[in-house]
Amino acid sequence: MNTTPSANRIHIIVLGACNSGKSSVINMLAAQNVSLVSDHAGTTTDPVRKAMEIPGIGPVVFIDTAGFDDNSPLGEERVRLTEKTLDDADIALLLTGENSDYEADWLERLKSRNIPVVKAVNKIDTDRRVPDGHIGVSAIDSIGKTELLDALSRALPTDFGEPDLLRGLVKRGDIVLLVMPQDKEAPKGRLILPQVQTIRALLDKGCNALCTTPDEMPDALDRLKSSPDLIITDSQVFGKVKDMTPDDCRLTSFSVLMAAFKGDIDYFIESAATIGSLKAGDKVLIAEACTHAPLSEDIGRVKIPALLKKRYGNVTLDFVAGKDFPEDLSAYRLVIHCGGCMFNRRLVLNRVESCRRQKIAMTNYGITIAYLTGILDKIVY
Ligand SMILES: Nc1nc2c(ncn2[C@@H]2O[C@H](COP(=O)(O)OP(=O)(O)OP(=O)(O)O)[C@@H](O)[C@H]2O)c(=O)[nH]1
Ligand SMILES: [Mg+2]
Repeated sequence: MNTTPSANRIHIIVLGACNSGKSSVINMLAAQNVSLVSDHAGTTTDPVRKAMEIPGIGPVVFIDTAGFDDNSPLGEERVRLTEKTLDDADIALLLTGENSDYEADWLERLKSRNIPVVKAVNKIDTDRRVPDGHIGVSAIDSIGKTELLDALSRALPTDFGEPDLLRGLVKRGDIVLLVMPQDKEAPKGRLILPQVQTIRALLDKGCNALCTTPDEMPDALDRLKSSPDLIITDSQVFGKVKDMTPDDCRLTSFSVLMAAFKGDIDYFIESAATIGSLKAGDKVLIAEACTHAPLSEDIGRVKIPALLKKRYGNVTLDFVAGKDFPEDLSAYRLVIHCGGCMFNRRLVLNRVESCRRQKIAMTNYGITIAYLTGILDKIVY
């Protein structure tokens, strides 16, 4: 994997009326033609995502959208798609001054979602007025590029993205044992993203990361002079690994780390109590980021449902995958989310927020398995 995964990039959504130059401005910032430009209003239809590296900001994804005044027959649907795209936007770039009727409405939507906005006026080569608080640019003459990038960089939420994956769990020189079963769930010839990210984070912190499988774990422990400082396991083998973990060693899982990295660990842990009070007839929603065809040992489709059914009998399970997530959650007592490694933090936090607002418990795979195997109180996070 040579590039930053999309899920860890800053997502910048570009909004404005048809023909305001959204696609042109993205091309200017990218210094290449990544988005189709024309004088025909309604050139961009579905949101278009383009990953790139921006000096001073880092890896980003620009999301080019349809004009918010698109009133072609499909316009309403396009605007709905744009609105859905706000779910994973970290910042918005709003091009103003062209059909401004819609601006107040969109500013209100952005505000209600706490998405910071940079306002810009494009086409200043044609003598446009640049109101206070706006950046003047010309995509055609490449004017205002530096100012615009500075403004985007300043608008970045200070808590953006990467809360530290290992938040205080390790210090320089620690020995950390990573237990990673390579079963048929594991992709051929590579490691999955949470494992790669954890190894990288450990190395960055000057820790020694030792990788093993559950079968080799006892041997690895025998050969170490003392217990490792921390064991991080795949949550599917939590129970087994807990039994082999020395008493003086702390234990956590990749998905618990990801839960804190990509979600709201406190809400997830608090919500785990709801699992214990599930009764026959309750509905549980299982939400998975990946849309891959489920395998027989799939954790969200098979393992967790089997554990829940065994304990609570007649609970009803609904499944959603990818960007699908119901707005109305009132039918559910509990939402169980995957680790979210393919989503950005903003999207998962929006889902947590939606659950909180509707007073629905939400937790994730790793915490559910830890709870159901009775070790939630024995892990560190
Ligand atoms: N004079 C001038 N024209 C521009 C500038 N930027 C874009 N244009 C022109 O404005 C028209 C629309 O540009 P686009 O980038 O396609 O605008 P858009 O907002 O993406 O449009 P839709 O996708 O249709 O909503 C094109 O003819 C561009 O050449 C600019 O800075 N100055
Ligand atoms: Mg366009």
